[in-house]
Amino acid sequence: RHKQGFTVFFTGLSGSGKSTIANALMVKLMEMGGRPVTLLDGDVVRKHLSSELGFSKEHRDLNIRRIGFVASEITKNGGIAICAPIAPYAATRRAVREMIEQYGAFVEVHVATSLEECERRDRKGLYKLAREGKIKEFTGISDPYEVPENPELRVDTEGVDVDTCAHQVLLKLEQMGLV
Ligand code: GGZ
Repeated sequence: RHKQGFTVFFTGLSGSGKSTIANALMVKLMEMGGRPVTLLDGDVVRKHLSSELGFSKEHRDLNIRRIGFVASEITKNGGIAICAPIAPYAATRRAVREMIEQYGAFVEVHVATSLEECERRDRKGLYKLAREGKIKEFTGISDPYEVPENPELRVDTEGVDVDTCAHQVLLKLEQMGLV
């Protein structure tokens, strides 16, 4: 019997490592073969699906619901969707979970890199701009991030490499009987 489709939904601060872990996971899942794997990364979605949206609560929620809809279609058809937006609001994450669990499994992964560490890394220089007030409504600085209370998995990137984090996700998927 074919295994059910599922969605791996990464959530975490800007610069927490969501995209990097999501990419590493995608490679591992593709190597295993079987089902198609679709990555819905924050940047790519914002460019192709949500280009008119900003970062107000309303726009973030709309962005996340669009991602959730696409992921639910993929899940319905037996595929694997990997999403990697910030998704700062718990209620919106819950709505997406409910949308997807009609069709398959929803695996929420909190990339729990601390604000201090994300800001210390500041890979794109955005935290500096946010501190200077040059970017408004910046998650963690001038906008909220509601920490997930009951994610399927929490990964910590501080002192743990990307490949190990991706492996931890894969182990969770195995435990859940999804791969
Ligand atoms: C947060 C922002 C903002 C503000 C631009 N707040 O590190 P990045 O650059 O590549 O990831 C961030 C990305 C967040 O988009 P998402 O679609 O993931 O957000 S949400 O889930 O809340 O809809 C960051 C950049 O966009 N960025 N302005 N004000 N991140």
